[in-house]
Amino acid sequence: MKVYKTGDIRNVALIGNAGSGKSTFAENMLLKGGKISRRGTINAKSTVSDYRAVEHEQGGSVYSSVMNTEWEGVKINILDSPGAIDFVGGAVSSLSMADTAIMFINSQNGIEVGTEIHWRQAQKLNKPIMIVANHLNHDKTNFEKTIDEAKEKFGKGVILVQYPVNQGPDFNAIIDVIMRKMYTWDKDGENYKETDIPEEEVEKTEKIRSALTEAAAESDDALMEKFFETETLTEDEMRAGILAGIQNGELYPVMCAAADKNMGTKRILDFIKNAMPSPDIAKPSITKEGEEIKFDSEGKKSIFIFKVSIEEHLGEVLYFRVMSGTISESEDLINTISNSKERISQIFVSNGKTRENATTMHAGDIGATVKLKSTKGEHTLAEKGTDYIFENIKYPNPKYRAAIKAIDESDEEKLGEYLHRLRDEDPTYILEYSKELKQLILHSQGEHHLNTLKWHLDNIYKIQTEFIS
Ligand SMILES: Nc1nc2c(ncn2[C@@H]2O[C@H](COP(=O)(O)OP(=O)(O)OP(=O)(O)O)[C@@H](O)[C@H]2O)c(=O)[nH]1
Ligand SMILES: [Mg+2]
Repeated sequence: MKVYKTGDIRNVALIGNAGSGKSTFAENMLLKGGKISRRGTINAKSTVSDYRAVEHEQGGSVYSSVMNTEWEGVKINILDSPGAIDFVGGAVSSLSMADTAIMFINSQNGIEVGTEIHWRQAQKLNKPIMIVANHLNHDKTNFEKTIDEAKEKFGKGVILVQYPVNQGPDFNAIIDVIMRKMYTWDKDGENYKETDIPEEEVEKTEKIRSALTEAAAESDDALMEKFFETETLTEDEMRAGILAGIQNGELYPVMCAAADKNMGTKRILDFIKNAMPSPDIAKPSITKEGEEIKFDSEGKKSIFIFKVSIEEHLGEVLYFRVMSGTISESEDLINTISNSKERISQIFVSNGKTRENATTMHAGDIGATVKLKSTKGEHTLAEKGTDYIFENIKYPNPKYRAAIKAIDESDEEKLGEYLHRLRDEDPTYILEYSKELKQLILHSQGEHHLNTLKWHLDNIYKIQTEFIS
C-alpha cells in the first residue's frame, strides 16, 4: 500500500437516511479509484460495504464500514454509516473520525427523519457538510422540493453547485454552475460528455451561479467588499469563498447523483479532493485534558481506536486513526489508559472485509490492526512519555431496554461473553446487571436495535435466549 502524506488524505463520513444510497455510492467511489473492477449491488448482496450476514439479511447497513479509494493521488478514507435510526452509533463513530460529512438525500422523499438526526450529529461535531441529492432517476423525484425542504431545515447555507437537467426515469444530465458546463452520461453511466450549457438553461444557470457567488462572498469580508463594489467575483475568488464557507460550516454545497447508475461520482470525487479539508487543515483533536493535538506527521506518535469488529478467521480487528506523528509496523506504543505496552505488529487498510498491508501511516490516516493484548475501543496508544488520552466518542443515550436470559441456565456465562463482544462492536448497546431484579438488562437505541442483537445471538453465536417482559 502506498504511503500518503497528511495533506493527501481526505476522511469522509457518508451519512443520511436509510436507503439514500450511501453504500451504493461507496461502491462507485471504489470502482472509480480502481479498488474494485465491478460494482456490487445491494440487491445482489455484493457490495464491499455491506459485507456482513446481518446486512444481507436486513438489506442495508447495520455497522459502519471502513473503506478507502484513491482519486488523483489523494487517498479518500470512506466511513460509510448505517442510516437506520437504531444504528445511529455507526454514524456517530464515522462522523467523529471524519473531517467532512457527505449527507445523502433521497430526492424522491426529501428530508427524512434520518437526514435530520444525522445532520444534528454532524453539526454537534462541527463537521463541514456537503450534500448529495441522490435518486434523481425516479418517477417521483422532486429535486426542487427536496432543496426547498433542505433550506427550510438547514438554512440558507444550502447552495446549489449543480442541478439536474432532466430528473426522472430518463435522468442523465446535470449542469455544474461553477464550471458552467453540462455533463451528459451514456445509458450505463460509465461515460459522460462535457458540453456548453444549452441556450434554454443559461438563464437558470446564471441565476444559481449568482446566488453561489453571493454566498461565497459572504464567507469572507474582503470578498464581500469586492462583491459589493463590482457585483462579481473572479473564478478563483469564488472558489476560495466557497472553500472558506464549507470549512467554516456555513455553506453546504449540493451536488447531484444517481448512485445506482454511477452518475455524478466523478465530479463529487473531484470536489472532495479540491474543496474538502485534509486532516492538517481540519480542526485538531482534543484530549481529555483539553489539549489540542494537530494532525501533524512530525508530532508525537499517537493513535485512537474508534471501532472494533469481530471478523471471521481474524478475531478482533481494531480500527484506528493516526492522531499525530507517523506510525510504522512493529512499533511499540503504550496504552495510555492501562499503561501497558502494545506492539503494532501489523497495520492494514481495509475495504470491507478485504485487507491490504500498510507499512507506514501518517497523521490523519485511518488503518486497522489485530492482536493487541489489552486495548479496547476508544483507547489511545501513544509513544512512550506521551500521556495523550483522546476524548471518548459521544454516543446518544439509550432509548429502549429489555431484560434477557439464556433459555438453558448453563449458557448464562457464554451469553455474558457474547453480549460483551456485541457491545464492543456497537457501543450503543449498554449492559447492566440489576442486582435488585437479578436480571441482565440490555439498553439500546430501539426495539429493532435489540432484535438485531438477538439475531446475532440466534444466528452467529447460536445460543438460545429470550427477552423477559
Ligand atoms: N433508482 C435509484 N436507486 C438507487 C439510487 N441509489 C441507491 N439506490 C438503490 O436504493 C437502495 C438503497 O441503497 P443503499 O446504497 O443501500 O442505501 P444506504 O444509504 O446505504 O442505506 P442504509 O445502509 O440502510 O443506510 C438500493 O436498492 C440501491 O440500489 C439511485 O440514485 N437511484
Ligand atoms: Mg448502507
